[in-house]
Amino acid sequence: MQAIARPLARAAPKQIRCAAALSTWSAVPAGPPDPILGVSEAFKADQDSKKINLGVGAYRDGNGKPYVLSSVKKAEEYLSAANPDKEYLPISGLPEFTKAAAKLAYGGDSAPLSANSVAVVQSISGTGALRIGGAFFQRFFPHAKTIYIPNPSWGNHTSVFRDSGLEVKQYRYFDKKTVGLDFEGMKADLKSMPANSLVLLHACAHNPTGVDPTPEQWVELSDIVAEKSLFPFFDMAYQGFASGDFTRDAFGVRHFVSAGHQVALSQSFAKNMGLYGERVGAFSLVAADEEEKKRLESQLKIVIRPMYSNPPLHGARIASTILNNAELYKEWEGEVKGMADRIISMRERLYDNLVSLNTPGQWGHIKSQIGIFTGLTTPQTKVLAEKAHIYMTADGRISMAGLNSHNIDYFSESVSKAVKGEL
Ligand code: IK2
Repeated sequence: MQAIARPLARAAPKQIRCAAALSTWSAVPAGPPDPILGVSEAFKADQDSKKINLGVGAYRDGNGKPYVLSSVKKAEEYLSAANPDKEYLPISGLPEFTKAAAKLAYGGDSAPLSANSVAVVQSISGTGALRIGGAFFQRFFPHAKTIYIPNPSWGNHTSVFRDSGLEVKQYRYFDKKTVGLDFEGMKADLKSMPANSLVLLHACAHNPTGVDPTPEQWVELSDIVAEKSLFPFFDMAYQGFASGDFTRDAFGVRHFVSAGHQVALSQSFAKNMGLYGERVGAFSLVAADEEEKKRLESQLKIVIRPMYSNPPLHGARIASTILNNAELYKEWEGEVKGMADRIISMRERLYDNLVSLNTPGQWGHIKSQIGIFTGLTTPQTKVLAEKAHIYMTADGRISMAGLNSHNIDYFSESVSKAVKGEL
């Protein structure tokens, strides 16, 4: 044994050097870090005790710690007591979950739900829902293979839809001057799109701007979408998380549906249930009737099967337990409101601080924007990271959920100094 082992061990370094030089992958270039998740890596590497991570949009509690909802913990206790099996889910997911998810989005009194004409499948969180939708549109949308997304939009939208085989174009959305919605620009762009275009709309808590249409504006948008026969694809990653009220946050989706639009919808339970890593979501399409819904579901399954076969079980069981149990649902509603309110209180405190520190600029948008994100009008992201150990995405987007009573004053002072050029 030894006689054979020794010569092999001596030969190994030469073989490895040779293999490396001839690697099949030698021409593969290093890719850039993800613009959002890359911020967390830079944050982790920083050893300063004052450091703050405002990059990734994940909720943190009042002490800056990840937060597991009490309703989620209770649902897990119920599940563990029931000791369920670990069999595969159907391709379209856990039926009790998908049914309840659709009800949460469309509302219990929704006409297409009553008519059993909503095709819905479980997805790998919101990203997976967008990806299923992208692939489905690429395959079956009878019109152009282009999707229009707002400018700006969540950074991953472009990649998800391009990888689904769609061309991605933008429509105007954000007005840098007013730090608000460029409603006139948005309407003009929708009106000038080719008829039957596919349009992505953020249902609430627009990422990254925190700027949403008002209910009156949603009504106008729905009229334009009808006039131009556009197809609305809603991305609802923050239902309840924006205002603390599920119904209010679903206004856009529900209004479009009641106006007769056949919407597509992506849902995520990452933020509102804090189920980030469990990857719980749903994709749905409003069909003309039950027969059409069945056809659509059969094709959605054919889209999903070669992608990942069937979705994960545990998170869907948690969500389903909460959504289908009146007591847990009530507790969850309260917890979502609590998270939304904490973010809103941080917005107020940040605004008050920046004004009382005589920070040059207009800061009213911090209070008027909604949801987890806000944009600094004068992004000083580099200097804030290098000098103050404060991390955010390069466009100046900050995740308000990373602020709390312990770090808000330090953050406000640092921003104020950065804007004044004193950092
Ligand atoms: N759509 C939008 C608009 C989102 O914001 C997200 C979540 N983004 O969160 C990370 C960040 O921007 O910091 C998603 C979809 C998809 O989220 P998930 O796949 O986690 O459900």
